Amino acid sequence: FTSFLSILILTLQLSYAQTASRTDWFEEARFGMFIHWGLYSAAEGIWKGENLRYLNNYAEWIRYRNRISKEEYGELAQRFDWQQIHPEEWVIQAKKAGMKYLIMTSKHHDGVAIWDTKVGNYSLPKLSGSNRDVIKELAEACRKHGMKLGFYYSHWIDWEHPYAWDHNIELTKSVTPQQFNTYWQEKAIPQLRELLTNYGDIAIMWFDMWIPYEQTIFKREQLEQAVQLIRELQPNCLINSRLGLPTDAEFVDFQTLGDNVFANEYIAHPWETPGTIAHSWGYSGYEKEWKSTSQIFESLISNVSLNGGLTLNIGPRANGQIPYESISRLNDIGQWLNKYGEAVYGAKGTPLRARNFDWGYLTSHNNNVYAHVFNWPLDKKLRITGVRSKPKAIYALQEKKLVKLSFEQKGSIIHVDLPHTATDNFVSLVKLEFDKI
Ligand code: JFZ
Repeated sequence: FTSFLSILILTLQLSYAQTASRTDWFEEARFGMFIHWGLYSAAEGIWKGENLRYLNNYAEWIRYRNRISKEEYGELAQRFDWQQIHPEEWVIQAKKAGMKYLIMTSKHHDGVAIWDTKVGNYSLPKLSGSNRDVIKELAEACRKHGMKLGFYYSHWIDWEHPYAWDHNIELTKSVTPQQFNTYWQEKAIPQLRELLTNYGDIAIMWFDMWIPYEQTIFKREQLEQAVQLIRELQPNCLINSRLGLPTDAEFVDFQTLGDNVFANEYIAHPWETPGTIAHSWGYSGYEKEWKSTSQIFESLISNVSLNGGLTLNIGPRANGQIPYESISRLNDIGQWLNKYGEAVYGAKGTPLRARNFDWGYLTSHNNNVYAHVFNWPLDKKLRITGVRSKPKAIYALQEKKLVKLSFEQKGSIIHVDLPHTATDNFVSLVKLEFDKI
């Protein structure tokens, strides 16, 4: 019996260790790039002079919003400028921004496969008549530059397939569970198989169903079939919670929060927020909601302070170009991370679990705690509450130099004497060294 027990414990430990190690890199990474690029990119958010503003107004939803026929929508493929499209540039931009992984839309809700699929004819190569497989080129560029690659795949909504789910299904058609299963077995599963077979190592499969599967047409077995396929073909590939299974299900490797939803409490398991720099995910020529660089810093750092990460989206144009507004923000963040990455990569929330100081956020890495100061205190005193241990030393990080600061600790409140001016234009860092936090 004892040996049975020890084998059981060993097995449990092994399986735990396995899941733990599969997500290690993801929890180190903290910052990745999302790319939304498809036929909708060519519409640029407008259709026959109409820029409809009801619903979510996402540019990538234009086919649905403007009730465009499959055929007419397919003609957008003619507007792609193949001479100018170089997926490697996206990878280089992600690196420059300090991002550690990249998630590409392989098939969005419009049902168009971006790669050269053998499942059906509704793919970018077939519709455009070009022999380019952007997914293949992107996979090669990611390998070349040491960038982890993930695929977004819209498994639930597919506006092209007669038997898949349509967001507006009650009004437009009715699909039986049997019909839905035909879509699942004849389109989704074979396409997933292609993506997991033909493009080398895939680090993440990012699904997009934001309500629990019980409220949808999906049967649990169908989702588990996708999980099995992934585990069989790519054992290290991570699966996000928008597959539709609960976050604590053994199949789900990390939780995806709502779009642009940032946590407000510490979350112990791996998680990320998908975020936009603008409003739309796909390219829109009518974008009016560019966020400031500071807002994006805050999205990233507040998430890391609560143990999570940020997958930040770009929506390149149909000629591959990334909007300048995105590039300039990505480069600012990349320059900062190049100097201060130790406070983000591999960093966690602090055991203090405090956040929302009036000056900014805390992260921790090994035995160091980092104060990310967004608002430089006017009295030049940084107050950190809730610290029971005694810091060995406290420094301001300036470029890559450490400038020693004096401080006083009264009970669990530390008062740090700051330099007279902020040490960085965006986020100034103060590093607290401990023997043990
Ligand atoms: C979905 C897509 O519809 C959208 O086009 C984009 O791809 C984005 C990443 O995901 O949009 C969502 C998903 C979830 C919520 C809202 C919009 N949500 O949880 O509120």
